[in-house]
Amino acid sequence: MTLQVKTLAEYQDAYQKSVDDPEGFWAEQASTFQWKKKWDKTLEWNFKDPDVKWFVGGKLNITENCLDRHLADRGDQVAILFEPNDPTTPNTTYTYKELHAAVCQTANALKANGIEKGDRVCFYMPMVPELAISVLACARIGAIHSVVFAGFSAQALADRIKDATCKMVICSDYNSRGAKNIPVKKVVDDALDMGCDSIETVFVHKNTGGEVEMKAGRDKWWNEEVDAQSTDCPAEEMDAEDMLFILYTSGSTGKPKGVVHTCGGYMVYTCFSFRNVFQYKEGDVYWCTADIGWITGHSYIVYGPLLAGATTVMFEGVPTYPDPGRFWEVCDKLKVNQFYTAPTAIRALMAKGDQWVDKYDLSSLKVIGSVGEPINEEAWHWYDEKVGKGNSPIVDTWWQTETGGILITPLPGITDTKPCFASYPMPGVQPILVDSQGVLVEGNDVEGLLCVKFPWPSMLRTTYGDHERCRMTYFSSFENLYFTGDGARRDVEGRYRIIGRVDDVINVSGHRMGTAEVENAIDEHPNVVESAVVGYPHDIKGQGIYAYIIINEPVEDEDAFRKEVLAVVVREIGPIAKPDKIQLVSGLPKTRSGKIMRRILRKVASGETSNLGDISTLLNPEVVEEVIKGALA
Ligand code: 7RM
Repeated sequence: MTLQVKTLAEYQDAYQKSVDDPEGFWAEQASTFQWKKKWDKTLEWNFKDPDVKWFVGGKLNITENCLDRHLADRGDQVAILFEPNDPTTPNTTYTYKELHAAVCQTANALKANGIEKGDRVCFYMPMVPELAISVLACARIGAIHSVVFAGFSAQALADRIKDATCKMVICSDYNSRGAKNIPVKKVVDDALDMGCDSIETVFVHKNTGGEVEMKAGRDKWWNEEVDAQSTDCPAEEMDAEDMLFILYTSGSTGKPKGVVHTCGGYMVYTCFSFRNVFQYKEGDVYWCTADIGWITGHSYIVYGPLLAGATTVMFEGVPTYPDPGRFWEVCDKLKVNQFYTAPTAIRALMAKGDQWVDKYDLSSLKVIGSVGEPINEEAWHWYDEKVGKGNSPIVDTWWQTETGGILITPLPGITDTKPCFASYPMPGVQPILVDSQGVLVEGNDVEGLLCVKFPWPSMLRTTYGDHERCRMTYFSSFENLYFTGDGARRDVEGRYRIIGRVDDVINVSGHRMGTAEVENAIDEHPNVVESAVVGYPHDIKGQGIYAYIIINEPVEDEDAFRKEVLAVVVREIGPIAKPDKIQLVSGLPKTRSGKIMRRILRKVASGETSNLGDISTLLNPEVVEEVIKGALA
């Protein structure tokens, strides 16, 4: 197993070693895994192209490390503990032995249906064990998984299938989430009608058993295909730098990018970070409430925990069903030791009142985590007192889809915690702050743009099919640095506090969204001439979506028009991108070069109507007053 630091001295020691001799440090971590062939060189890199390779020449299969490696020691230990949407349905479990067998069987079913090493397989599934099993089955045979969050629309799904030219989609019949029954297969059918020519096969997992249409020759029942196979499937030999998966994420421009992670480095870093951040001990029950459609689910429901031989809970439902006590009921029932969730969920449950959390015995909790967005002070204290009872350290973990794993975080019981601070870098992570000119901001009690100056094993390697976009987005702002897109503060003791995005990316309930992406969707409405979208502070969601819209023909019923706009956004992206507020305007404040002055729009959306800064250079200063009036109305 990778190193697990236990004391402050051990953390400091590991950190120092990882900076003085990164290759030595990571080679030592990597050597604790099962390799089919050892690597020749630990690291080759430059951030100019960029070109980063870890464990060069090494051969492995990540599923051997998640599964086979554990069979002798903990074959009968629970690997996946499934908590269904309906609390009255009993839990189901997969031991490491059972999970190994299920993954092999599914891998054989993929092979029998023409999936080969290097092929892309798209997922559109609810949070059921068969999702984790099928993802691992891809990794078993060297197929590349691309999981799409099942809340995205058919259009968004089609865009992702086409971008990665996927050969297969794996979906469910229906998805039970709270009181809803979502027709997942129907969404896939709609997506495939949008010209996804690369798709040859659709595997449909029978989840609710509800009725679906099956297209002959294309659609097959997952259950039948898998059951027909043997449980023996040799693991494909993968190069350390072969692709493991693609995961789409939003940026400040254009369509979402497919972030690419590779086998070796991702394996080493997710296991290492999981063990240290959660201080997982043999026999603990660990629960991360994320969806596998996001990076948090990839790294800290599936890969990290399984690599570490942990028991990982998979939850199908939502925090408020059947009531706002669900999370705590499950923690109590399953005796959860480490609990990892998002600030938006904490705020939503906090707003429902303490009685829901006070009802349950949470004494099993040892570590509680937060991820996805800044956690405000009030929510931090509530989480600390009500959930952690003042004796479960909060790990406020900062990281990104692109970083593959947690980069900045307190280590529970080892480094101190401070509200709103993600605190200290993990061993092997070298964050720095720069100003807008790229000049290093040194010392403490300072603010700047958060960059990383040295590679870590699980960093993104490219964006699928467009390496130049990867270079432009992350490596061109500042020479020799990875730029995160976040602004941060460093306090007097060297702790980092993440302030938030400095680009046109907003974070709504922990979901990353490009303002341009939402604008493009709104602009699809035939009566929209132009739109501008900004984020504004929202009590529960962290940020809400505020859309300013210029229309072509005057509308009689503004409310009906707003509803139409929402429907267009749901169609183009999904319900998570629905604007919270829509303001009709006759113009948008623009610079003389025609750029929208988002700074002004952001301020107005936040309720600020004075101190808008210099507006004299605007092309159309007169619209500012109208925008303010409309916002107040
Ligand atoms: C894991 C994940 C990444 C963006 C990132 C930040 C924000 C994430 C924190 C945070 C403050 C945190 N991946 N972010 N964690 N901000 N404190 N602990 O969320 O790719 O979907 O989003 O999320 O802005 O750049 S992500």
